[in-house]
Amino acid sequence: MFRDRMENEAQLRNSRLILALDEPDFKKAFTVLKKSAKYLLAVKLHPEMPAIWGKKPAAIVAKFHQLVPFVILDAKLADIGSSNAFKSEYHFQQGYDAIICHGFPGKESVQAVQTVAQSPALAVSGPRGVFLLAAMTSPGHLFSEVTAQKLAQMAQELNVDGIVAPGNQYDLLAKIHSFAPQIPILSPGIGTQGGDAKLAAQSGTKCAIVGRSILNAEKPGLEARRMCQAINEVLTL
Ligand code: O7E
Repeated sequence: MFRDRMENEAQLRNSRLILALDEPDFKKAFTVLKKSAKYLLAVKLHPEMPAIWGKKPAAIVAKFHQLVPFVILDAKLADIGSSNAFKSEYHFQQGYDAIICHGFPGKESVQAVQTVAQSPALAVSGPRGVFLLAAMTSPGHLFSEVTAQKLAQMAQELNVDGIVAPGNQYDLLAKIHSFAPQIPILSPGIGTQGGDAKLAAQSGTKCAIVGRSILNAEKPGLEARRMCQAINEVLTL
């Protein structure tokens, strides 16, 4: 499974840090990536980033693979199964290792992405992953505790490769973890959105997704190292 591949790489690189490369200036984005790469497990991209940079998605993914093991697409797919299927097929063909999707359209919509991820044509270059979003970091989000619980249970039942859950809401995070204990949690919301890497890791986070605190740091490499060490301290206790 993709999540085993990710766990192996995390141990080899001693990093559970994912950089959210939300920087419209490609030169700056690539400089930050180069400076922080040795502390990273993966890069997370929004689908629009290659177009914003004036580049082709496949070329960007190949270029980033020279620096980090995984390039994750934050597509937040939220459609009916047949539409999720052709969208994810297109994205995986660009070389992305994993795709993030919503669970609220229902189980079949997530399964459609999993079916594509496991298709023999894509598996030639290694297993691809599917991450399910169980709640969000944004203030006033509508993921109630009950909804988050249902989404975590769906993630567990479908045996997805990971759950995305807020690293700035520790109680909700711990609840999501308790409903899907076998599924690794990836958490945004750490740093600029108020979350603390250590507290998130203590509540169940396995990987931190961090953008602005690294992108806007005076020394992005040092900030990436600090984040990487903070999460490792808890997970290797
Ligand atoms: O706050 P930052 O700068 O550290 O960036 C956080 C990134 O995580 C950013 O790309 C944003 O789009 C994403 N994100 C959240 O901030 N909150 C969420 O609830 C979910 C995500 C996200 O990454 O969703 C899919 C993983």
